[in-house]
Amino acid sequence: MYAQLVETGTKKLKTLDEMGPEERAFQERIDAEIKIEAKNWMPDSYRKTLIRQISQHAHSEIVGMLPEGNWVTRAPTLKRKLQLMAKIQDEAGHGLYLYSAMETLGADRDEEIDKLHTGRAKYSSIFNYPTLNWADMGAVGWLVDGAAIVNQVPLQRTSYGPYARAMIRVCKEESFHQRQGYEILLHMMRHGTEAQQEMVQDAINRLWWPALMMFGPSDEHSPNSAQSMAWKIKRHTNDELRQRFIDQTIPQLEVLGCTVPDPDLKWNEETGHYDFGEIQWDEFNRVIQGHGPCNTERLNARRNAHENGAWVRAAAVAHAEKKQKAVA
Ligand code: BYC
Repeated sequence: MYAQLVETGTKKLKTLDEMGPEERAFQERIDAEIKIEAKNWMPDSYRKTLIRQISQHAHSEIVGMLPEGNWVTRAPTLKRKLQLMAKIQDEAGHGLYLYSAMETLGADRDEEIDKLHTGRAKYSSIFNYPTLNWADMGAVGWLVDGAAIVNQVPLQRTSYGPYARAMIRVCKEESFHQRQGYEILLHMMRHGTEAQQEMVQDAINRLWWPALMMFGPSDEHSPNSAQSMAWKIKRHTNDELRQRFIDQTIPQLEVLGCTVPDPDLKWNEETGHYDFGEIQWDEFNRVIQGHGPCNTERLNARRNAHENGAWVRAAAVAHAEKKQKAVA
């Protein structure tokens, strides 16, 4: 796969012979599966790639709280409300681990958050879609967290130590989120009214394609994959993970008794995978360029939360400084 990406990737990758001594030692360390740690030498472009990916990932976690926050006050029971609040809190925690991992690379948290708030940083396309009914909370947990897990399990073995270690806890928690989402849907399908069952199908219809887009552009249009695979930041290509997600998810869909809005979805005996229809990449590109259904709403909510929380950050800093003085 790596050789194929070197051929199809947009940039030509250096061979070991073309590298200087420091870079060669770095690549050999990666090839030997030894983690890169914060204080080790690393090429500037490796550092930049990681800061880009980890900051985008952190932003996704905290923007990802917003579509769910929409349903806290309208959860159908106290139990569902508590579960949803716990999930949203977990996501805030994931953002914190990831921003901390990013800081070990020398990035400044305030600067990166400012890039998010001024529209200069990306975050996952999926969070620019609305959550219109209660079944969306189930479908987000099942499909969005489900896709996130498929993408993030291999990141537990990513070459940069602090990122890999942060992913271990994130994956455990995402697993719980995926199950609680699926349980919401299963409950609605088995015990709900006809209208509630229709809500489940409607949520799946709206979120299926956006969930597949979470894995990023197809391999031949993914400018970063070849180098990220060579550095073992990414362990699998976007298309490999997308296929893995579909193969895992369709049997679960069948247990629910629902369908996905893809007439071309079909089990392929020869490949041992599901074939699926064409993804609307125009839609994906529009969303990541800031023109999805909820991009403006999400960024406004983030900016307001940041401004309204300024006093909390100031108080926390003042408290930490006071404590430090008392110790000195
Ligand atoms: N949305 O060369 P490519 C979660 C961008 S789950 C927006 O393939 P790369 C959560 C990409 O950044 C979601 N942008 O890039 C779950 C690049 O742009 P730049 C977060 C996307 O980095 C539940 C360009 O397209 N997960 O947080 O090699 C509840 C070309 O793409 C998307 C992660 O972030 C997208 N879907 O591969 C709450 C996982 N896809 O930067 C929260 C870590 C691609 O060159 N990240 N782009 O301008 C990754 O694994 C990789 O960054 C990706 C993309 C597979 C996403």
